[in-house]
Amino acid sequence: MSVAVVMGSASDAPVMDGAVEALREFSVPVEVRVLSAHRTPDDTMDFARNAASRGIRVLIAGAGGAAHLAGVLAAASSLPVIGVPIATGELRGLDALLATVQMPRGVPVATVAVNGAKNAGLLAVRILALEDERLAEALTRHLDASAAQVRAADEELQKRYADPRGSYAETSDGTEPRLGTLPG
Ligand code: C2R
Repeated sequence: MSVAVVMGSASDAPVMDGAVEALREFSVPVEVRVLSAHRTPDDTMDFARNAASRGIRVLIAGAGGAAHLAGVLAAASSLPVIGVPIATGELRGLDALLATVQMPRGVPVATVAVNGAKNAGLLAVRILALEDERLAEALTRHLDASAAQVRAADEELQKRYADPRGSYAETSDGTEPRLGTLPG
């Protein structure tokens, strides 16, 4: 049981690393590939057609510009495909977002935000957790930890603004303000 993180170019790796990291956080085996529907169409089709029989359960595809990679994977495989539009060039991801999300009826690609690779990884974990109790428990712990950090930030801000002169920039000991952040 593994997840493939596929990207149209090695130049997408700094963004797609977010998906790999999220999957590794949950100890999900990951296969990372550069495949392009435009530049290596035969390799892309072979990969998509054989992915399920090789034990891959979810495909994550990141591409920028005229981003057809996720759609082509979804056309040639019945596995769930999560598309990550990558921000590149003059249109800063709007082109990739529309190319990835506007799939024709019958060929779905679940599209995350522009550069939203981490969410793509987390969505793949949620899909796998449906059939994997260990993963489901780890996911619950992750969500609890995330909620605890938001509550800590809420408490801290409430205290800070309880003083009518209080502001975000203020700390009692003069150090930089540190508010709770989401994990990862
Ligand atoms: P280069 O940096 O290699 O020129 O690539 C890649 O995902 C990358 O964001 C520029 C951008 O072209 C994208 N690309 C696609 C596809 N293959 C490469 N959109 C595809 O198959 O859709």
